[in-house]
Amino acid sequence: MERTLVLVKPDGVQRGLVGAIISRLEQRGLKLVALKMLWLDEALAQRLYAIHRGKPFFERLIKYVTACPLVAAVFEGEGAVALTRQAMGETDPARASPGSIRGDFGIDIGRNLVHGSDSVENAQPEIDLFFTPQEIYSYPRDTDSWIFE
Ligand code: DAT
Ligand code: MG
Repeated sequence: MERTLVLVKPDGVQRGLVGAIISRLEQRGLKLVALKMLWLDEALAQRLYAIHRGKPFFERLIKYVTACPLVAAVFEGEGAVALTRQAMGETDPARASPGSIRGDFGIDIGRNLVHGSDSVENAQPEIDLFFTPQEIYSYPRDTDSWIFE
């Protein structure tokens, strides 16, 4: 089953939006299979955003995501990666659709509240940065037959 990494970034924690953001994904029908709070160190932040190293915003991005604790989650479900990206909205909240997390809660690209893996291939390596296999739960969910026909 497809899994994706979701981070409620430090601005989401500071603004008291952890519940609202996690809730959007739960309400859509995605299954929460792992959850923790942690304070990213510089090394982990750089690994998560390695692809952006050298870009003009890189240093600010690292400072932002290491500024205070964040909340990491793994959501599971058919199409979880794309569904989560859709729920997040565009990278720049100013351009994100109303109804999306970034479109409803954000304004600035440097404070865009949430991270979600951008592809199925990238999801598992990103999950591995944050969670051991023992921290990710497989469990039956009784509502599945009311979410999937
Ligand atoms: P996403 O988080 O939608 O996957 P991304 O991977 O392209 O976006 O960029 C990672 C983060 O870097 C993004 O959430 C916010 C920041 N960022 C991206 N482009 C930026 C820019 N042009 N100016 C400032 N910050 C930027
Ligand atoms: Mg990205």
